[in-house]
Amino acid sequence: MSGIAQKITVSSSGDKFATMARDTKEVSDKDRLTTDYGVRQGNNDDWLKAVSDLHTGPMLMEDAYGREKIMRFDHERIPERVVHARGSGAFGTFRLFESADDVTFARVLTDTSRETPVAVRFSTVLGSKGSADTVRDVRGFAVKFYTQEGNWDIVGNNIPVFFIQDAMKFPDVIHAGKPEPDNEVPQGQSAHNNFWDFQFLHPEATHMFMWAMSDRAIPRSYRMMQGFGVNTYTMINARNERSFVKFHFTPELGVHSLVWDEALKLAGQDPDFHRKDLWEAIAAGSYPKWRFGIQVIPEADEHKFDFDILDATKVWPEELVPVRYIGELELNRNPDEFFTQVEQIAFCTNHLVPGIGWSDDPLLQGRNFSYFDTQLSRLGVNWQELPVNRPVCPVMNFNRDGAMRHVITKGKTNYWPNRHGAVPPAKPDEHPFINFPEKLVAIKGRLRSAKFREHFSQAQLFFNSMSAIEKQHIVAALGFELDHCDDPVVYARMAQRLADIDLGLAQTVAEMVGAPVPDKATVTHANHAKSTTGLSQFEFVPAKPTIATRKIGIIVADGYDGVAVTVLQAAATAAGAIPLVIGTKRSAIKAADGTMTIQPDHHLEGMRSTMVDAVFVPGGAAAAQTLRKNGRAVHYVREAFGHLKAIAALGEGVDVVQEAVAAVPAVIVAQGGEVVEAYGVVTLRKVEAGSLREVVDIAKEGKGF
Ligand code: HDD
Repeated sequence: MSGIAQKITVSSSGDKFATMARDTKEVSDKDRLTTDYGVRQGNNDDWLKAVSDLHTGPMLMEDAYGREKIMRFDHERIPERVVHARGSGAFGTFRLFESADDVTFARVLTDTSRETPVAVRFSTVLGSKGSADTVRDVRGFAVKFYTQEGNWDIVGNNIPVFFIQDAMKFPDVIHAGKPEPDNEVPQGQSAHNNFWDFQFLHPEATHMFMWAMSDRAIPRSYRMMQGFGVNTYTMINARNERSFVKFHFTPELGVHSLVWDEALKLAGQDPDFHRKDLWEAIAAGSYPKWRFGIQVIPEADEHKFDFDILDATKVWPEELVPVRYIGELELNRNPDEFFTQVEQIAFCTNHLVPGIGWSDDPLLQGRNFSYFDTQLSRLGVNWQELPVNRPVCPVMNFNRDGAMRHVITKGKTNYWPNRHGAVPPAKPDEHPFINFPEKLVAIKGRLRSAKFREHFSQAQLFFNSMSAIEKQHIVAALGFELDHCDDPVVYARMAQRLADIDLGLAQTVAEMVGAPVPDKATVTHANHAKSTTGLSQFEFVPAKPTIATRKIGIIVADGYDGVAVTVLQAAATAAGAIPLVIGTKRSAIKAADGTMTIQPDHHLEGMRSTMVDAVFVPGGAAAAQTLRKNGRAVHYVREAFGHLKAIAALGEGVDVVQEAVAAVPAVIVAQGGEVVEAYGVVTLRKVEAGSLREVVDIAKEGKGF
């Protein structure tokens, strides 16, 4: 064996999908029930017991099969994640369009011929595993790239900044946000005294809480939110030049949010709203995609900004550092099993591949410790051997044993180096990971540098960069949250803090929540009135609007216009939307012509307006008559209007819409064969072939979405 007396072989495959296949079981008719040790069993209903005609029991402890089944069940749960417990995930592909070899030698970002498999997990932060999807919260956006040089994890959020600058504060910010310790209330909410007490006591949180009060914290879908690496990373190129980088994922479908009333209702009506949305889109072949971008600052420019580029409470304004889009992330495969592929997936911020490095960002450095550590209590020391966490490239080292070790490594020696000389370290031309030889001149101390002490400038920049409606939503969100704080110290101090962002904002919110109203004399940080690009989500509306994957509720009752429904269903489906017929009942409903019937997908009580993106009310005199008198139907349209959804009505269906939104009669100006569109409501009183086409075209263009 060419001088090496011992050959070390590891029973793990180099190919991800082959590896997964080996670990994946298909349940089939050919199988027979067995114990975990493989012995066939003939009865899976009855515990072994002493039975007579008169008497059933006692049960016998000797039933090894029964005991195994119950004991396995008793131990099914593992600790939920201490944060980000609620989440869902999917698999996909990362493709690179443009090489970034000017900034990195990482092959995943330089080899445009590669497709890198990825796993992604989206999550909320505060709620426990069974909490609702649509709560107001930051969303996690964690991506694992299974590269040929090892796993690369970007453990990011849908908001580009964070509450704190130093990992030392993480337990405090999380304790303050999680349910309060005496009564474990509230679940998955930031609207309570402790959360806001913390925000006031930490001026560094000001920028982040503004993002958390914006529409970003109530996304319409995981597919419609941005992802950010948040922390500052580094990259090294082949010339050994170092740059600082931030990572961005921007969704192809645009950035869209729910409105708060909708989010509140969905939390009860459909707590799995986001989880199902992601699953259904992937199952239907509508694969969500994000453009992947980097912001790059050369090492020489590190100190050229009026903020510290290593401070996670700051963005790099895009007008100063544009985002360079170089790749695409696509999710195209749902998990086969939630527990093994989503619950057991485990990320680590220091999982970086050669050519990418961390920076001195003190939040990131603390994270680099915390993630491995948390997996020890969640999954055990061999967590990286679990199928979903295992790299696709060979793994070889002398870390051994520990609970639940799976890999069997042959050989006589388990230390390094050893007399057999096996497993040499990678040579420089074999692309080892590089710890950049950074030169430091510093004082050891529990300190922060000067620029880390400025906290309000970017909070103002964010607020100033919002559109009028986004500002209104922030005011309403703060009003809601502080109304749920019953300690006057908390809401009074927060109202004053808001004056450090914008006096008008502070005064409006203070008045709403009954706090002393700040005046000009009390302002210590006047709003600088500057704004920037890349912060308002209106900037991420796709160039070509689409209704693909959007749900359209078609409201029908006996006597509906069958032709119009058929035409709209066909047009919606052709545009990739999902038409759902919603009847007064789910039993068959008759069309106006008396021959056609339709079997609704849902009835009005079941599939509420919150669960669709648009509403269509077809004509038909009898149907309109019924619907106008049906409180649930009228509420359906009114609620959809209130939630700013696209609504279309034809013929007598216009009367139903008018009944529902009488408060804004000007919206519904129904005329002859002319299509009228206002506030996302499209009406057509007299249906003619040409004008119906126009309604369909409006729907296809996605107006109102
Ligand atoms: Fe964290 C989970 C994102 C700061 C400690 N974090 C976790 C997840 C995401 C983030 C998306 C869920 C991963 C998954 O789906 O399994 N965390 C962030 C971001 C941060 C951040 C964007 C700020 C830039 N986190 C942060 C700090 C610490 C942690 C400062 C500790 C010092 N985070 C954890 C953790 C978790 C975690 C306790 C819980 C479960 C896990 O790691 O795997 O270690």
